[in-house]
Amino acid sequence: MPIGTTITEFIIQEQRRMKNVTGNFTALINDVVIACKSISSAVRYGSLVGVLGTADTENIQGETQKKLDVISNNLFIRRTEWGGQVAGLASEEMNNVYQLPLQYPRGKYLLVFDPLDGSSNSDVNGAVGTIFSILRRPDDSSGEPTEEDFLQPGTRQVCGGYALYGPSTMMVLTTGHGVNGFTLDQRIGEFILTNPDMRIPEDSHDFSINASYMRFWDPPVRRYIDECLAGREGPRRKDFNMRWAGAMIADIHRVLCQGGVFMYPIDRKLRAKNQEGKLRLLYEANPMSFIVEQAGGLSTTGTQRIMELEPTGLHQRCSVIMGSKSEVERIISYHLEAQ
Ligand code: AHM
Ligand code: MG
Repeated sequence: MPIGTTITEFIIQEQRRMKNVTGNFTALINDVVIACKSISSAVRYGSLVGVLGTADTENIQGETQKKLDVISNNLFIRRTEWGGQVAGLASEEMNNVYQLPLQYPRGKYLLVFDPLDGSSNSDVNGAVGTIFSILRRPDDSSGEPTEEDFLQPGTRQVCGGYALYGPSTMMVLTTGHGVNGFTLDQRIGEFILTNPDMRIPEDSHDFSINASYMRFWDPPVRRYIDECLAGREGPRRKDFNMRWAGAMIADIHRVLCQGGVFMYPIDRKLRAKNQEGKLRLLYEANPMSFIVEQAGGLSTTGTQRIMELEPTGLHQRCSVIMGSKSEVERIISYHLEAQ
Protein backbone atom coordinates (compact mmCIF):
# COMPACT_ATOMS: atom_id res chain seq x y z
CA MET A 1 0.00 0.00 0.00
CA PRO A 2 1.30 3.48 -0.78
CA ILE A 3 3.08 5.70 1.73
CA GLY A 4 0.49 8.07 3.19
CA THR A 5 -2.24 5.44 3.72
CA THR A 6 -3.85 5.75 7.17
CA ILE A 7 -3.53 2.80 9.53
CA THR A 8 -7.32 2.26 9.46
CA GLU A 9 -7.39 2.05 5.67
CA PHE A 10 -4.31 -0.19 5.73
CA ILE A 11 -5.89 -2.70 8.14
CA ILE A 12 -9.24 -2.71 6.31
CA GLN A 13 -7.56 -3.24 2.94
CA GLU A 14 -5.38 -6.01 4.38
CA GLN A 15 -8.40 -7.74 5.94
CA ARG A 16 -10.38 -7.54 2.67
CA ARG A 17 -7.78 -9.81 1.08
CA MET A 18 -8.62 -12.58 3.55
CA LYS A 19 -11.56 -14.98 3.63
CA ASN A 20 -14.35 -15.04 6.22
CA VAL A 21 -13.45 -11.78 7.94
CA THR A 22 -16.07 -10.27 10.22
CA GLY A 23 -14.47 -6.89 10.93
CA ASN A 24 -13.78 -7.87 14.54
CA PHE A 25 -10.03 -7.79 14.11
CA THR A 26 -10.15 -4.39 12.38
CA ALA A 27 -12.28 -3.01 15.21
CA LEU A 28 -9.87 -4.39 17.80
CA ILE A 29 -6.83 -2.84 16.09
CA ASN A 30 -8.69 0.46 15.94
CA ASP A 31 -9.19 0.35 19.70
CA VAL A 32 -5.52 -0.58 20.27
CA VAL A 33 -4.56 2.41 18.10
CA ILE A 34 -6.73 4.74 20.19
CA ALA A 35 -5.25 3.26 23.39
CA CYS A 36 -1.73 3.98 22.12
CA LYS A 37 -2.66 7.52 21.07
CA SER A 38 -4.03 8.13 24.58
CA ILE A 39 -0.86 6.76 26.21
CA SER A 40 1.27 8.79 23.79
CA SER A 41 -0.55 11.93 24.92
CA ALA A 42 -0.06 11.11 28.64
CA VAL A 43 3.64 10.44 28.04
CA ARG A 44 4.08 13.61 25.97
CA TYR A 45 2.68 16.00 28.59
CA GLY A 46 4.76 14.42 31.38
CA SER A 47 5.49 16.79 34.24
CA LEU A 48 2.99 19.36 32.91
CA VAL A 49 0.12 17.13 33.99
CA GLY A 50 1.89 15.51 36.96
CA VAL A 51 2.12 11.95 35.60
CA LEU A 52 5.83 11.35 36.20
CA GLY A 53 7.38 9.66 39.22
CA THR A 54 6.68 6.55 41.22
CA ALA A 55 3.30 5.18 42.29
CA ASP A 56 3.01 3.63 45.77
CA THR A 57 2.47 0.16 44.32
CA GLU A 58 4.40 -2.89 43.09
CA ASN A 59 3.48 -5.23 40.22
CA ILE A 60 3.55 -9.04 40.41
CA GLN A 61 7.24 -9.05 39.47
CA GLY A 62 7.98 -7.03 42.63
CA GLU A 63 8.92 -3.95 40.58
CA THR A 64 7.88 -0.53 41.86
CA GLN A 65 5.33 0.85 39.44
CA LYS A 66 5.63 4.28 37.88
CA LYS A 67 2.51 6.46 37.84
CA LEU A 68 2.64 6.18 34.05
CA ASP A 69 2.65 2.34 34.25
CA VAL A 70 -0.65 2.45 36.11
CA ILE A 71 -2.15 5.20 33.92
CA SER A 72 -1.13 3.41 30.71
CA ASN A 73 -2.51 0.09 31.93
CA ASN A 74 -5.85 1.71 32.78
CA LEU A 75 -6.01 3.54 29.45
CA PHE A 76 -5.28 0.36 27.52
CA ILE A 77 -8.01 -1.56 29.35
CA ARG A 78 -10.56 1.24 29.03
CA ARG A 79 -10.06 1.54 25.27
CA THR A 80 -10.12 -2.18 24.44
CA GLU A 81 -12.52 -3.89 26.86
CA TRP A 82 -15.87 -2.55 25.62
CA GLY A 83 -16.12 -3.41 21.93
CA GLY A 84 -16.98 -7.11 22.05
CA GLN A 85 -13.83 -8.27 20.25
CA VAL A 86 -11.84 -9.55 23.23
CA ALA A 87 -12.72 -12.22 25.76
CA GLY A 88 -10.03 -11.21 28.25
CA LEU A 89 -6.92 -9.13 28.78
CA ALA A 90 -3.61 -9.73 30.53
CA SER A 91 -0.75 -7.32 31.17
CA GLU A 92 2.60 -6.86 32.85
CA GLU A 93 0.92 -4.67 35.44
CA MET A 94 -1.82 -7.12 36.54
CA ASN A 95 -1.23 -10.30 38.54
CA ASN A 96 -4.06 -12.27 36.94
CA VAL A 97 -6.17 -12.32 33.80
CA TYR A 98 -8.39 -9.23 33.71
CA GLN A 99 -12.04 -10.20 33.47
CA LEU A 100 -14.22 -7.86 31.49
CA PRO A 101 -17.06 -6.04 33.26
CA LEU A 102 -20.32 -7.98 32.90
CA GLN A 103 -22.02 -5.47 30.61
CA TYR A 104 -19.55 -5.99 27.74
CA PRO A 105 -19.94 -8.80 25.19
CA ARG A 106 -17.14 -11.42 25.00
CA GLY A 107 -15.25 -11.80 21.72
CA LYS A 108 -12.93 -14.36 20.18
CA TYR A 109 -9.60 -12.65 20.84
CA LEU A 110 -7.25 -12.44 23.82
CA LEU A 111 -5.07 -9.37 24.21
CA VAL A 112 -1.78 -9.37 26.13
CA PHE A 113 0.25 -6.19 26.61
CA ASP A 114 3.04 -4.33 28.31
CA PRO A 115 1.40 -0.90 28.65
CA LEU A 116 4.62 1.05 29.15
CA ASP A 117 7.82 -0.75 28.33
CA GLY A 118 11.03 0.88 29.56
CA SER A 119 9.04 3.01 32.01
CA SER A 120 12.17 3.86 34.01
CA ASN A 121 13.05 6.06 31.00
CA SER A 122 9.93 8.17 31.52
CA ASP A 123 11.42 10.25 34.34
CA VAL A 124 14.36 11.29 32.15
CA ASN A 125 12.32 12.05 29.01
CA GLY A 126 13.70 8.95 27.28
CA ALA A 127 11.86 6.79 24.75
CA VAL A 128 9.22 4.38 26.06
CA GLY A 129 6.56 2.30 24.33
CA THR A 130 3.61 -0.10 24.44
CA ILE A 131 3.89 -3.72 23.25
CA PHE A 132 0.89 -5.93 22.45
CA SER A 133 0.10 -9.40 21.18
CA ILE A 134 -3.27 -10.66 19.93
CA LEU A 135 -4.15 -14.34 20.29
CA ARG A 136 -7.25 -16.30 19.35
CA ARG A 137 -9.22 -17.68 22.25
CA PRO A 138 -8.89 -21.51 22.09
CA ASP A 139 -12.00 -23.18 20.59
CA ASP A 140 -12.50 -25.44 23.59
CA SER A 141 -12.49 -22.60 26.12
CA SER A 142 -15.81 -21.39 27.50
CA GLY A 143 -17.00 -19.14 30.31
CA GLU A 144 -14.56 -16.46 31.46
CA PRO A 145 -11.08 -16.99 29.99
CA THR A 146 -8.46 -18.48 32.28
CA GLU A 147 -4.68 -18.10 32.45
CA GLU A 148 -4.44 -21.45 30.62
CA ASP A 149 -6.14 -19.91 27.56
CA PHE A 150 -3.35 -17.33 27.26
CA LEU A 151 -0.52 -19.88 27.44
CA GLN A 152 -0.04 -20.23 23.68
CA PRO A 153 3.31 -20.29 21.88
CA GLY A 154 4.24 -17.16 19.91
CA THR A 155 3.72 -19.01 16.61
CA ARG A 156 -0.03 -18.79 17.31
CA GLN A 157 -0.10 -14.97 17.49
CA VAL A 158 -2.60 -13.28 15.17
CA CYS A 159 -0.87 -9.93 15.49
CA GLY A 160 2.17 -8.48 17.23
CA GLY A 161 2.85 -4.79 17.50
CA TYR A 162 4.31 -1.90 19.39
CA ALA A 163 3.95 1.84 19.70
CA LEU A 164 7.17 3.78 20.28
CA TYR A 165 6.84 7.13 22.04
CA GLY A 166 10.02 8.86 20.88
CA PRO A 167 10.56 12.20 19.12
CA SER A 168 7.63 11.01 16.98
CA THR A 169 5.10 8.39 17.96
CA MET A 170 5.27 5.33 15.74
CA MET A 171 3.28 2.14 15.48
CA VAL A 172 4.83 -1.00 14.01
CA LEU A 173 2.66 -4.03 13.26
CA THR A 174 2.65 -7.51 11.82
CA THR A 175 -0.18 -9.93 11.15
CA GLY A 176 2.18 -12.43 9.56
CA HIS A 177 2.42 -10.70 6.18
CA GLY A 178 5.50 -8.57 6.68
CA VAL A 179 6.03 -5.58 8.95
CA ASN A 180 4.70 -2.07 8.43
CA GLY A 181 5.49 1.13 10.32
CA PHE A 182 3.19 4.13 10.80
CA THR A 183 3.97 7.58 12.20
CA LEU A 184 1.41 9.57 14.18
CA ASP A 185 0.62 12.82 12.39
CA GLN A 186 -0.19 14.96 15.45
CA ARG A 187 -1.89 17.55 13.23
CA ILE A 188 -4.68 15.19 12.19
CA GLY A 189 -4.40 12.57 14.95
CA GLU A 190 -3.87 9.66 12.53
CA PHE A 191 -1.13 7.08 12.09
CA ILE A 192 0.17 7.29 8.52
CA LEU A 193 2.09 4.54 6.69
CA THR A 194 5.67 5.82 6.53
CA ASN A 195 7.73 2.60 6.67
CA PRO A 196 6.14 -0.02 4.40
CA ASP A 197 7.49 -3.58 4.39
CA MET A 198 10.27 -3.06 6.92
CA ARG A 199 13.26 -5.40 6.49
CA ILE A 200 16.14 -5.73 8.95
CA PRO A 201 19.39 -4.86 7.15
CA GLU A 202 21.85 -7.75 7.11
CA ASP A 203 24.96 -5.64 7.02
CA SER A 204 25.20 -4.11 10.46
CA HIS A 205 27.69 -2.86 13.01
CA ASP A 206 25.50 -2.37 16.10
CA PHE A 207 25.01 -4.47 19.19
CA SER A 208 22.72 -3.63 22.05
CA ILE A 209 23.17 -5.17 25.49
CA ASN A 210 23.48 -3.90 29.06
CA ALA A 211 27.25 -4.36 29.37
CA SER A 212 27.24 -3.70 33.11
CA TYR A 213 26.20 -7.37 33.50
CA MET A 214 29.26 -8.61 31.58
CA ARG A 215 30.71 -10.49 34.56
CA PHE A 216 27.53 -12.60 34.80
CA TRP A 217 27.23 -13.57 31.10
CA ASP A 218 27.43 -17.13 29.76
CA PRO A 219 30.56 -17.89 27.66
CA PRO A 220 28.80 -17.77 24.21
CA VAL A 221 27.47 -14.24 24.86
CA ARG A 222 30.81 -13.18 26.29
CA ARG A 223 32.58 -14.57 23.20
CA TYR A 224 30.29 -12.74 20.77
CA ILE A 225 30.66 -9.39 22.52
CA ASP A 226 34.42 -9.83 23.05
CA GLU A 227 34.78 -10.40 19.31
CA CYS A 228 32.71 -7.27 18.55
CA LEU A 229 34.81 -5.24 20.99
CA ALA A 230 38.03 -6.48 19.38
CA GLY A 231 36.84 -4.70 16.21
CA ARG A 232 39.11 -4.50 13.20
CA GLU A 233 41.95 -6.20 15.06
CA GLY A 234 39.78 -9.19 16.09
CA PRO A 235 38.31 -12.19 14.23
CA ARG A 236 35.38 -10.14 12.85
CA ARG A 237 37.79 -7.74 11.11
CA LYS A 238 35.45 -4.77 11.46
CA ASP A 239 34.53 -2.19 14.09
CA PHE A 240 31.21 -2.32 15.96
CA ASN A 241 29.04 0.22 17.77
CA MET A 242 27.31 -0.28 21.10
CA ARG A 243 23.83 1.22 21.65
CA TRP A 244 21.54 0.81 24.68
CA ALA A 245 18.40 2.92 25.10
CA GLY A 246 17.15 1.00 28.16
CA ALA A 247 13.74 0.36 26.55
CA MET A 248 13.61 -2.79 24.43
CA ILE A 249 11.17 -1.19 21.98
CA ALA A 250 13.56 1.66 21.25
CA ASP A 251 16.51 -0.72 20.95
CA ILE A 252 14.68 -3.21 18.73
CA HIS A 253 13.20 -0.42 16.62
CA ARG A 254 16.76 0.70 15.87
CA VAL A 255 17.66 -2.88 14.96
CA LEU A 256 14.66 -2.99 12.58
CA CYS A 257 15.80 0.22 10.91
CA GLN A 258 19.58 -0.23 10.93
CA GLY A 259 20.27 -3.91 11.67
CA GLY A 260 22.33 -5.43 14.47
CA VAL A 261 21.38 -7.45 17.53
CA PHE A 262 19.48 -6.76 20.72
CA MET A 263 20.19 -9.04 23.66
CA TYR A 264 18.88 -9.46 27.16
CA PRO A 265 20.29 -12.96 27.73
CA ILE A 266 19.96 -15.27 30.72
CA ASP A 267 22.98 -14.86 33.00
CA ARG A 268 24.38 -16.05 36.34
CA LYS A 269 22.72 -13.23 38.27
CA LEU A 270 19.24 -14.03 36.90
CA ARG A 271 19.75 -17.77 37.50
CA ALA A 272 20.63 -17.02 41.12
CA LYS A 273 17.18 -15.41 41.41
CA ASN A 274 15.61 -18.49 39.79
CA GLN A 275 14.64 -16.44 36.74
CA GLU A 276 14.80 -17.74 33.19
CA GLY A 277 15.52 -14.25 31.88
CA LYS A 278 14.48 -10.68 32.53
CA LEU A 279 12.05 -9.98 29.70
CA ARG A 280 8.60 -11.50 29.73
CA LEU A 281 7.64 -14.06 27.08
CA LEU A 282 3.96 -13.38 26.37
CA TYR A 283 3.86 -9.61 26.12
CA GLU A 284 7.47 -8.63 25.39
CA ALA A 285 9.53 -11.38 23.74
CA ASN A 286 6.80 -13.01 21.61
CA PRO A 287 5.34 -9.94 19.87
CA MET A 288 8.82 -8.48 19.28
CA SER A 289 10.01 -11.87 17.94
CA PHE A 290 7.02 -12.02 15.56
CA ILE A 291 7.95 -8.59 14.18
CA VAL A 292 11.67 -9.36 13.93
CA GLU A 293 11.08 -12.69 12.14
CA GLN A 294 8.56 -11.10 9.77
CA ALA A 295 11.18 -8.46 8.96
CA GLY A 296 13.65 -11.19 7.96
CA GLY A 297 15.51 -11.44 11.27
CA LEU A 298 15.83 -14.18 13.88
CA SER A 299 14.88 -14.42 17.52
CA THR A 300 16.20 -17.00 19.97
CA THR A 301 16.97 -17.69 23.60
CA GLY A 302 20.41 -18.79 22.38
CA THR A 303 19.33 -22.39 22.04
CA GLN A 304 15.62 -22.26 21.14
CA ARG A 305 13.39 -20.23 18.84
CA ILE A 306 11.47 -17.91 21.21
CA MET A 307 8.16 -18.24 19.34
CA GLU A 308 8.20 -22.01 19.87
CA LEU A 309 8.55 -21.86 23.66
CA GLU A 310 5.55 -23.42 25.42
CA PRO A 311 4.48 -20.86 28.03
CA THR A 312 3.82 -22.11 31.54
CA GLY A 313 2.79 -18.82 33.18
CA LEU A 314 1.40 -15.41 32.29
CA HIS A 315 4.50 -13.61 33.53
CA GLN A 316 7.07 -16.19 32.44
CA ARG A 317 10.45 -14.75 31.48
CA CYS A 318 12.97 -15.85 28.87
CA SER A 319 16.41 -15.13 27.50
CA VAL A 320 16.20 -12.81 24.46
CA ILE A 321 18.58 -12.49 21.50
CA MET A 322 17.14 -11.02 18.29
CA GLY A 323 18.08 -9.09 15.20
CA SER A 324 19.90 -9.47 11.87
CA LYS A 325 19.81 -13.07 10.71
CA SER A 326 23.52 -13.67 10.21
CA GLU A 327 24.48 -12.16 13.59
CA VAL A 328 21.87 -14.18 15.48
CA GLU A 329 22.91 -17.33 13.59
CA ARG A 330 26.48 -16.69 14.74
CA ILE A 331 25.37 -16.34 18.38
CA ILE A 332 23.31 -19.56 18.12
CA SER A 333 26.36 -21.38 16.72
CA TYR A 334 28.44 -20.16 19.68
CA HIS A 335 25.80 -21.63 22.01
CA LEU A 336 25.84 -24.94 20.11
CA GLU A 337 29.62 -25.11 20.25
CA ALA A 338 29.54 -24.44 24.00
CA GLN A 339 27.09 -27.31 24.53
P1 AHM B 1 9.85 -2.93 31.99
O1 AHM B 1 8.83 -3.60 31.13
O2 AHM B 1 9.53 -3.06 33.45
O3 AHM B 1 10.12 -1.52 31.59
O4 AHM B 1 11.23 -3.77 31.84
C1 AHM B 1 11.72 -4.11 30.57
C2 AHM B 1 12.90 -3.23 30.22
C3 AHM B 1 13.27 -3.33 28.77
O5 AHM B 1 12.57 -2.41 27.99
C4 AHM B 1 14.74 -3.00 28.80
O6 AHM B 1 15.41 -3.53 27.69
C5 AHM B 1 15.17 -3.63 30.09
O7 AHM B 1 14.03 -3.66 30.93
C6 AHM B 1 16.24 -2.85 30.78
O8 AHM B 1 16.66 -3.56 31.91
P2 AHM B 1 18.00 -3.18 32.69
O9 AHM B 1 17.66 -2.00 33.53
O10 AHM B 1 18.34 -4.40 33.49
O11 AHM B 1 19.06 -2.88 31.67
MG1 MG C 1 8.42 -4.17 29.55
